[in-house]
Amino acid sequence: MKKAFIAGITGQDGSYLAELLIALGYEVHGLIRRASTFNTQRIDHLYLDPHDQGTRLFLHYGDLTDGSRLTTLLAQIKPDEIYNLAAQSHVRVSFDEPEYTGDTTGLGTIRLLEAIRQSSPGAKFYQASSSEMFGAANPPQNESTEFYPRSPYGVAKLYSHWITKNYREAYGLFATSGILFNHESPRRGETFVTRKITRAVARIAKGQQKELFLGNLDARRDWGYAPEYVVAMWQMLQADAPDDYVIGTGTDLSVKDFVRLSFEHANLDWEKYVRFDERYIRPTEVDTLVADSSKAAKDLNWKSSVGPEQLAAIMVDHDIATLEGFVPDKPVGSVWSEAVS
Ligand code: NAP
Ligand code: G4F
Repeated sequence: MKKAFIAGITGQDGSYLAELLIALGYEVHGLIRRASTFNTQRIDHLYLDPHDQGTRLFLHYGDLTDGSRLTTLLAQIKPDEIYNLAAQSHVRVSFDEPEYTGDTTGLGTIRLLEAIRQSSPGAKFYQASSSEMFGAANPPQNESTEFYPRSPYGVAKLYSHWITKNYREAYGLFATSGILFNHESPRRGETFVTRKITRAVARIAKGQQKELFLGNLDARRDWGYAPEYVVAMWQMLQADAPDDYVIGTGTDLSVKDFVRLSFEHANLDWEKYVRFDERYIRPTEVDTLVADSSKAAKDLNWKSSVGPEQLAAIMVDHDIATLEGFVPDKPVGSVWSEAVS
């Protein structure tokens, strides 16, 4: 049985990746941060008591700011695959907390790579790089596009991206970077724009909210469906050699387009509800991100199947259902179902 270690298992991607790897027969070990309240909602449905003979999910306290803990854990677990999905992942927040973002999203990666070098040099490593690293570079962006990050988050991710490449070349580690474009789902954090919109649509439809305050509606993003993106992460570690891959749908939409699709799905006219609030404007904005994923299509046979209209519908339907009583989300999409079947 293969063993995987996931830093960031409690996040959107970590939860889907854990689900995928368990379905593929892995034993999964996740790094979780100690908090005064439970922060495992996204993986609770996967968790069994560790005394249960059948359990294949194990959680360990730790933090990317604590390198010695990472070294100890990897020496104990001896994973075959290590996924670094942990980060302060919010771009707007990175302007408020630039130093902390650099410490976790940037230096956190070197702590994990050093732990691997010392404790698990044979393990395969996946780094969650981001299209934010392209920032102001002209779209479409691919593996050869020059980076031009526009936020402390983007700069920290670029450090992690280059240090991953450096450890691949300097020490021969199987260290791969997935440069993923925006991907969303019913498990998306509530302050990212798509989820903020779909939750508001659900609440407005149910008469629980009157207005939705947003910032820049003109920014364009390549929004895909998160369960399909974790399949790409796993595929990258099954390749013969470590490399960098761009992952996205190749289609871009403005924030306004996503607003319209989401409101229309609930038969609402968005212009009656959406208001502007300058607090959501960023000191420097990324105008347009569009992926050219032809390398991943060729080398990994990866291609997204869920388009923006279906994505908005999945998220709005889930957020409406949640207001009507708890409904666990089941990943859909052909990329996901092919991988788990
Ligand atoms: P997310 O939902 O914000 O999850 C982030 C995860 O990192 C959470 O499990 C969080 O734990 C953990 N974390 C944060 N700081 C940590 C620390 N100091 N030590 C240990 N764990 C820490 O992010 P996501 O959307 O799943 O994205 C996964 C990764 O891909 C992130 O690195 C993100 O930057 C990157 N990425 C995301 C996208 C996207 O569109 N989603 C695109 C490109 C790249 P808590 O639950 O305790 O907060
Ligand atoms: O949803 P967002 O906050 O995502 P952003 O900044 O593109 O970052 C996400 O994708 C990256 C990949 O490209 C990841 F690396 C990163 O971790 C994260 O997952 O904002 C999207 C766009 C921005 O242009 C923002 O200015 O929406 C615009 N926006 C307009 N009003 C808003 C709002 N964003 C947020 N969060 N909240 C608003 O009210």
